[in-house]
Amino acid sequence: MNRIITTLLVLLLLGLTSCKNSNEETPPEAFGAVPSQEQLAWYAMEMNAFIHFTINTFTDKEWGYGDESPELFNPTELDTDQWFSTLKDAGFKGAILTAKHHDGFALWPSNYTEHDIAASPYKEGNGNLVKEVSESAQKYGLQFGVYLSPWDRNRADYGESSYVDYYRKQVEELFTGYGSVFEMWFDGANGGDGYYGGANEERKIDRENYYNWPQTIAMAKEIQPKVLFFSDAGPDLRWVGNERGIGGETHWNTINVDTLYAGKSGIEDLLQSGAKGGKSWVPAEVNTSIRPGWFYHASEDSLVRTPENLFELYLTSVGRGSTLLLNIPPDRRGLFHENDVAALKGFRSILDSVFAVNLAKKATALASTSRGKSDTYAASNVLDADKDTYWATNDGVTTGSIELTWDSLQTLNYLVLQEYITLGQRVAAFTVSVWENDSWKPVANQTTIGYKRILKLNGVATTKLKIEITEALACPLISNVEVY
Ligand code: FUL
Repeated sequence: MNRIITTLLVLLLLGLTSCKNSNEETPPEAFGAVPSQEQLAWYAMEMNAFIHFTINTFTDKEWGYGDESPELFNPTELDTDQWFSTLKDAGFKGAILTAKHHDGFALWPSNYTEHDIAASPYKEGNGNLVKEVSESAQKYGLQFGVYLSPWDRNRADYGESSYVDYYRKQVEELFTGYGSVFEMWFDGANGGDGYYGGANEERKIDRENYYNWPQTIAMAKEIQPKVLFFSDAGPDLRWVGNERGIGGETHWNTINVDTLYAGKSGIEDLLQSGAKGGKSWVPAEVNTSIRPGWFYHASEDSLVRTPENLFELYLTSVGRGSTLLLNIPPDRRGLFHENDVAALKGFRSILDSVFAVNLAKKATALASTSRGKSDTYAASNVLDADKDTYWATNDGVTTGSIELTWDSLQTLNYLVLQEYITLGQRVAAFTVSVWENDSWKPVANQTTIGYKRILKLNGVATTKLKIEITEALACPLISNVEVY
């Protein structure tokens, strides 16, 4: 009899232990490619400014030919503090300056060319706009980034290897003289006609090999290891495939770099959506301008995006798990134009009013299933405002739902979802439903979530909202749910 009892006890103990194993209270393992610390910090910036300003501002052009006299560069009321106080008030966290655009004019006194700000009347040749911008950025608490056009229509040796050496020396100047650079932009527009030191001809380069990017990047990372490199295909950030400000509704942060390279045409859709389960983590950045052009043109003063349009832009960029890189081009005075400043102020007010009261805070969250049935991975984690806690399912469980319940009827306009991407991007399909007339009514049927997904709920009134993950590459991890 005793032996039977002992056997039963042993069996019970074994059962309990194996049950504990299958409960999987251990943290989920990373799935596939994961973001770097710098990339994670980049998402949290959400909005950065692009600042296109150079000789083109004074010639009314978008692309300078390269033969422009530096004498033309003469802003009379330039005030980078005006730029940065405007950006700070609007909520921007970083700014990328066109230190040199395709025309080759350098906005800092470069040791390697005469075609620069030192040859201009600005501050009688003693100006340095890169310095002014980096200092104002620091003063207003924004990060500083650099655009240095690889294509240079001024240089006589563009197309030869000596030009690539020159380009690298300029990168080195920018990376050593002006504090830390959070992002560097390598523009994909490359090769074509130009002045080229007086040759006035068409030049084509082998886009894949001419610049030897790996070498330039290695050199730059040696000086500043934390910088993120943007180009059509990364390595750290990729182009979103359009300049209209439209991130992919499906946005995989991952791509297969071997199927992509700078300048390859016909891959815009792939750049926008990324590759499900791709090998490298290279998020898409959404770059667009507040005006039709990248540079300031007085003729576009009436064509500045409205606050409402900027808010839509926020939804199609940040709301699709990307960051917004919004260009605001200073005018000939060297100031952000009044219309642009007003639009940014209006945009900020919309953001502040739309996202003022998070209704999810007064809801309770319940999950269909949670990892190890433990509190560590409970649905309540999505409401705790801590980005490092999340709801998770057991390994191998790739579907599941979270319900938010309120004790009174709520009017819902926006839903914000965030995946815990530190451990990889997982969700491939999900639906959102609201409780109406005693049944679930679907209000959204979507694919990816990623860092952040914002969906319009159009003022639906309900007491319950359900987010159902219907497909994931590994057990889903949801870190945050907000409702407005
Ligand atoms: C493009 C350039 O050709 C435009 O002038 C602008 O700088 C934009 C951001 O990138 O490729």
